[in-house]
Amino acid sequence: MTRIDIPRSHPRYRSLLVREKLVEGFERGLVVPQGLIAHGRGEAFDYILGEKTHDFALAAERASVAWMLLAEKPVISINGNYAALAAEVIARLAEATGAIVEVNLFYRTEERVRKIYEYLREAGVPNLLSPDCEKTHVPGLESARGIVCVEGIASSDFVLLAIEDGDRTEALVRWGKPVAAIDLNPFSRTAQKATITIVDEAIRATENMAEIAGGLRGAAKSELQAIINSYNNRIILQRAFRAMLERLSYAASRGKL
Ligand code: PTJ
Repeated sequence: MTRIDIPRSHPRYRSLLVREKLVEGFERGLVVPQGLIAHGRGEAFDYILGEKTHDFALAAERASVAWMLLAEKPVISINGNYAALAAEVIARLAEATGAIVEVNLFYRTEERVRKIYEYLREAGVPNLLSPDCEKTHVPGLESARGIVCVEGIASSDFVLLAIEDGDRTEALVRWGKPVAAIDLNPFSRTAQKATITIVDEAIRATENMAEIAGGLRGAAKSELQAIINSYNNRIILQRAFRAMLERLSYAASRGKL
């Protein structure tokens, strides 16, 4: 694979570094080729959003953290892209919320589950479920992509996932799991079906959530519940679409951003 030294002065420095992380993840066998394509789609939406966290995303991140802190068994579900991009930050979020971390793949092979597990372990991710956990199936997802741990997602009362296929989010919600989904594309089925939709880039969103968790950790249950009660995902999605529309209409009227 071709590698170049990316100069810090490059206007797309951060974006190129993130791509390098993903390509490295691909070469290590963590990320599937389809994951590289999925990343490109995410980048396009992030471009429209101005590559920053908007207030609607922060509200969704705050509600997700409040829910994770209130839940008895919150689980962070990790796929190849999320692990390759954000392992160190996932470690901080799991530490701050006490969430269980489970590797759960769309293109599942046992070999890749083990590789991602080892990668997360080396990054210091706590509360990590073993690939040898007792398994069951998400109802309605009977192929290998529906396999989950009995001690993890199957018995969880809140699931945080990122960069995920819509089918699985829908199946988890149908199963009665509240799901927070990090997805830059508000049109996607994941974004539309999730209980909480975080329209933000996965690394930024996870960093924000780890920080929010540090601040909310000592909060009273009533305060956490109030954050959740006042959250309305339909309005958050409307605000995400509106932000995109505003950026596009500004660009359309001026020919530049
Ligand atoms: O590792 P596996 O086997 O579980 O497979 C992972 C992929 C990503 C291949 C699989 O889940 C998949 O095919 O996902 P989709 O259906 O392409 O959906 C991914 C969604 O995540 C799209 O809506 C993208 O816009 C969005 N996305 C991509 N990169 C990011 C992102 N959202 C937030 N942050 C990103 N970095």
